[in-house]
Amino acid sequence: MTVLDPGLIQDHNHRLLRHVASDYEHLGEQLARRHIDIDAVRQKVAAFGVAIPSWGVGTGGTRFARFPGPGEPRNVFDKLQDCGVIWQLARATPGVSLHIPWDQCSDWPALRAVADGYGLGFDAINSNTFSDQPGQAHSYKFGSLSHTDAGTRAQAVAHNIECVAIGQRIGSKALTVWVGDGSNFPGQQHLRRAFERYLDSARQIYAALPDDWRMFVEHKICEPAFYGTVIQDWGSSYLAASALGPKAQCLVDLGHHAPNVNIEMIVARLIAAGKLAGFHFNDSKYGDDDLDAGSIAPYRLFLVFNELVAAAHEKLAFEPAYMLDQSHNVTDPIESLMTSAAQVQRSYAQALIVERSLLDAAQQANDALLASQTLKRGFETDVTPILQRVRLDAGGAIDPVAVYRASGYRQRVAKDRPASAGSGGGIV
Ligand SMILES: [Mn+2]
Repeated sequence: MTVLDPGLIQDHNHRLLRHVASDYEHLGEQLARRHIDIDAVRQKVAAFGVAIPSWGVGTGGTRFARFPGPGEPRNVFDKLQDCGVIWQLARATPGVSLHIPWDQCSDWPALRAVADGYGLGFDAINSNTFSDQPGQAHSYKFGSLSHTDAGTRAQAVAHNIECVAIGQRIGSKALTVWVGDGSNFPGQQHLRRAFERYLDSARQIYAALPDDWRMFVEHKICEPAFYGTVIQDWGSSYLAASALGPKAQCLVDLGHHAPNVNIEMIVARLIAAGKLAGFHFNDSKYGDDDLDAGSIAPYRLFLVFNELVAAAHEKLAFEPAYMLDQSHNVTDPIESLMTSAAQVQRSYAQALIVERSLLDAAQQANDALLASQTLKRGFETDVTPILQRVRLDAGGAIDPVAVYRASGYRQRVAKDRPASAGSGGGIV
C-alpha cells in the first residue's frame, strides 16, 4: 500500500534518468581509480536504514513557543501515514520509533498491521518519565527512576515495563530510556545516592526485558536539570550499562554533549567496549539544538560514520540502531526527515569510500597530513549519484522533495487534520 501515486514518482524520475545514469557512471570512474567498486558501495547504502521518531512528523517547538504547521498528524495512525510518505519517496527510513504515552492506541496489533501495509517496522520504543501524565499518582517534578520517593520510582519502573509490553506487541526489540532526572542547585541532590537509586530502578526494568531485547541508556548533559543530570555523559551512561549487564548499551544522541566534545572518539570507545547501542541523529550549533542532521556540521557526522565503517572493516561485532531525533520548527517535517535521512546515508556512503589501506599506512607512518587528506577525500567526494540510484532502484524518488511538493500531500491532509495549538510532543 502506497500513500502517494507511484505514477507521479515515475514521471518525475523519468525526466532525470539520463542525468543520474551519466553522473553515476562518472563517479564510478573516479572511484575505480581509487580501487573502489561503486556498485558494492551502493549495495551497502541500499541496505542501510535510519528510523523516524513518531514525534518527528509533528511540528516541534522551543521552550518559548510552538508554531503549528498545516496538516499535522492527529494521532499515531496519521503519524504512520506520514512516515509511509517519507519511506515511499526517500527509501531510507524503514523503521518508526514510538513514544509512550504520546502515541496512544487501543489496538496495537491493528497498528502493526497498518505499518506492515506501508512496509514499515517498529524500532526501539521510548518511555517518558520526564513529564507528568493526567491522572498519574506521583509527579516527576523532582525525578523519576532516581526520585527520593520509592513510590515515584516504582511508578517510573512500571511505566518502562509497560513500554516493553507494548513494544513486544508491535515487534520492537529495544527500549530507549532517557530520564530528565537531576538537580538545578548545588546541594539540591546527593549526587552519588541519586545515581544509586537510578541503578536500582534500572535493574528492575532490565530484569523485565525479554531475552532478545536491548535497553538503550541515553545520556544528556543538561536540561531540564541544569546543574547536575543523573545520566549526564557517556561515562555515567557506560557505568550504568556496565552495571546492568550485556543487554544494556549506551545511546549517543549527537546533541547531548558539551560543546566541542569529540563525539566520534566516544563512538570508538563504545564500540571497543561492546556498548554502543546506536544513535539519535540531529545537529547543533550551540547546544541541544535539535537541528536537521548534517545541517551545521556534516563533517562531524561523517567522522562518526568513519568510526562505524572502520570498525565494520575490522570485523568488530556491533549492531547500532539508527534514529533521527530532531525538532522541525520552521520546515515541513516530512521534507526535513527525508533530507535528513539522505544526509545520514550520505555520511555513510562518504565513509565507505575512504581508502582504508592508504589511511592505515599513513597512520602507521605517522604521516598526519596524508592521513588527514585521505580521510577527507571521502568527505569531499560528491556521492549524490549513489544516493539517487539507491532511491531509484528501490522505487523511490530521485528528488524526493520535488515529488512531495508536486503531490500536494500536505494540502490534502490539512483538510482533515485541524491545526492544533497544543504542544505536539517534545524532543528527547
Ligand atoms: Mn535523543
